[in-house]
Amino acid sequence: MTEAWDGLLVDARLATLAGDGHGLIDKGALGWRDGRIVWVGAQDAIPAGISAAETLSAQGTLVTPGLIDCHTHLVFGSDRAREFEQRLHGASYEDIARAGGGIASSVRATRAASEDELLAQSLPRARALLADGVTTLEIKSGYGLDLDHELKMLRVARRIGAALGIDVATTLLAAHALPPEFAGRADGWIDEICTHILPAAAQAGLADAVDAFCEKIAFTPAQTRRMFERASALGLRVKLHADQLSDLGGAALAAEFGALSADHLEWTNSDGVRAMAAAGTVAVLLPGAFYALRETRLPPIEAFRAAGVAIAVATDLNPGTSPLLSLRLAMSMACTLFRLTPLEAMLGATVHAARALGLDDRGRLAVGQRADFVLWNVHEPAELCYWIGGPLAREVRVGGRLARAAN
Ligand code: DI6
Ligand code: FE
Repeated sequence: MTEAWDGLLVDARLATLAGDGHGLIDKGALGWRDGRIVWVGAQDAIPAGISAAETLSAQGTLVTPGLIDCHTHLVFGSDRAREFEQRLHGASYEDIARAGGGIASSVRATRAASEDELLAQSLPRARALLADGVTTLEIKSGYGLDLDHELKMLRVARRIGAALGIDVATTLLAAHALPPEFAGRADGWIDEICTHILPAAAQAGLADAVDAFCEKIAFTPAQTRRMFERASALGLRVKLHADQLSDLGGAALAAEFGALSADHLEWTNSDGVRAMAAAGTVAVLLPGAFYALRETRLPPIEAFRAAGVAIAVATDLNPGTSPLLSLRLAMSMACTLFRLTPLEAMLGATVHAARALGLDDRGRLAVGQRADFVLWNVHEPAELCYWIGGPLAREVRVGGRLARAAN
């Protein structure tokens, strides 16, 4: 009897990430049908009687699961290159934010752009990530800061997924900064989010999760808690920008709500680490922001390892603190700046990043997982972190199909 697959990949050095380590299979093969992996193993063990509509050879090079960027703010209007220059002249990120620049300037540009303009400005950034191996992407709102513009951002995020044929997970980040209409009334803005924006986003199916910026220059733990209570009541999972610039106990707060992830974490204390371990909250490290802000305080990596907290790595792609268009470069920075091993960085951009989005159908090359994979122009997995920049991805497959990077 013949079994019909949609596709068969042969002559691959597969980094399956199944089991311990990279799960390498040399001269490996992988079969898929209906967008899912149906077989993985050594090429000489392919079952008899298989027919495949398409056969693809990796010519001996490395094949990994598609990368997953689990923290981006890639939908925004304009850019903030001027602020970059100001920071080079000595202004701090906080100085610029207090003077009405920073996130507020991106809010003005994002509001001013029509939905189509916002899509046109944002798509090239998503394409850059895709070209470097990203097959699943999270995108946050947070530059609209009123009902209409927050929903506009989330619609653009969904349209990016549709345009590129990739999965986009959307996160409502209305508690990113105070909109000008609510100057001096942070609690009023949290009320507005709880009463109108959260329910509307949930009802429209536009938010897969809810996030907040819990920081001295943004929202307090008490305000964050109030919003998380509302999100939880609506059945939405939460994530948190926690302990980036100071220790407000953000990691423990996120864990208390069973957060999918707590992100940044440079100032996280040992209570926070323990709480994250107990709650299964993923630690998302964002070395691009650390680099761009010239931070010096490292996240407590050794404590995360010791406590068994899963570590993910993401770009934090945003116009202010991390205009970083490559997840592979974030992996490289995670190794060099945070001393992750290349294997930890790889797991951080696949298996653990999937967990940070609440997804368990991707991140590994294993039967039943989505057939999202990348053919690289390298042989060793560590090379994905070792080479700094450069186009290494030869072919990106999403659900077995060639990704539509060009349109
Ligand atoms: N933390 C960050 O690093 C970004 N947002 C956040 O909450 C910065 C966003 C920006 O500066 O536009
Ligand atoms: Fe962020």
